[in-house]
Amino acid sequence: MSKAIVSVIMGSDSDLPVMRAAAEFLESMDIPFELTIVSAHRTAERMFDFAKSASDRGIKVIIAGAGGAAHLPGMVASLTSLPVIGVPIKSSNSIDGWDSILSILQMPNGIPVATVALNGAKNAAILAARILGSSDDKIGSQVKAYNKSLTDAVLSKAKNLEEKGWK
Ligand code: RP5
Repeated sequence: MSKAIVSVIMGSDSDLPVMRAAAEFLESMDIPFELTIVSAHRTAERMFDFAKSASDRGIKVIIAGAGGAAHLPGMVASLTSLPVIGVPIKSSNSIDGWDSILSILQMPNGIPVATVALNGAKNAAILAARILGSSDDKIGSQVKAYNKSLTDAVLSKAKNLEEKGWK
């Protein structure tokens, strides 16, 4: 198994039903990744060690999902120079999801977190693939092929609808 170049982390195992979409996409692209739990609040020292060592371990992009007072993506971004993609999660302790979105999105100048939609773990993985694909031809070609598959699917549905009619 190749060395992970993407790290998928989440604040709790309760985030996995959302975050598994990132793992599934990365697996479908043959992009080596690791996946684990790192909690900003419950395992602050583990978060520090994780973020400080990620680059030296060969990680190129970090995807971090968290719900409620979602400090994980921002704190990890403050401890590394790697790109961090944040996934706001509507968790059991979220009011309505906006708490997670704003906690991840509203970062101060200098410490960016690329924030995807609420529960948007798949888009986080696609964005990670795009970042990697800008300097890796194989991944870049896979991303292009994936984009083409989306276009082809819509064109096929449009053709089907036009031929069969809306009824
Ligand atoms: C956050 O609190 C986690 O990311 C999760 O979304 C939420 C709830 O965690 P559990 O109480 O289910 O472990 O830190």
